[in-house]
Amino acid sequence: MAKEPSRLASMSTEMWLAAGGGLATLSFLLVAVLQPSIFDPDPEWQASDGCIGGLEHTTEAGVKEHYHPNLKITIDGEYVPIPPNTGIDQAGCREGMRWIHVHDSSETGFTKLHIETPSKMNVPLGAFFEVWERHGGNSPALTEDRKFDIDSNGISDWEDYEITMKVNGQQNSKFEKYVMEDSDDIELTLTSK
Ligand SMILES: [Ca+2]
Repeated sequence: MAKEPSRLASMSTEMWLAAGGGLATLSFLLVAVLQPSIFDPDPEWQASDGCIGGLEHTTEAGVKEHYHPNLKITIDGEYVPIPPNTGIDQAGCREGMRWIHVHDSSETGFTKLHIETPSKMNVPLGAFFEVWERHGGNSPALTEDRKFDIDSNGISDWEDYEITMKVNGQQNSKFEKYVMEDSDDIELTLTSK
């Protein structure tokens, strides 16, 4: 009795190609699900150094992007105020405004951040803290390896606090590297360990 040809041997070239394509798509989806961070935009930290209209390094190209995420921070239930005019007329940008700055600030809620850049940039949340640190005094900051130091004691807050972050009410795990978008409500909550 003649053996039946196996199913694999009888597959046409087209079928193999279709199977290969399907496999490639499946692999892509698997990577996207298991490791979504590889598709994230790279944070452009240099955004904290930009200056509009200052004496030192004015942005000649003009502002092309202008958008407004909102930020609220609490430490152990205490609201951390963001000073009005943060990033305006500061060291390194005298008589100008940082690409990330604040005009009015909220007493108890979300403070509007103004992001104004000469081109579309991936501005991370941490870049605002780099701007804020230059406000002087005990301003919140980042450590050298770009971890939150919001209580400005020189030690990463990750050592001393449980930190949670919500963006528009959804948990977010990008923290310092989160690339901000227009109208985001970003809520950082630090709780002493
Ligand atoms: Ca700290």
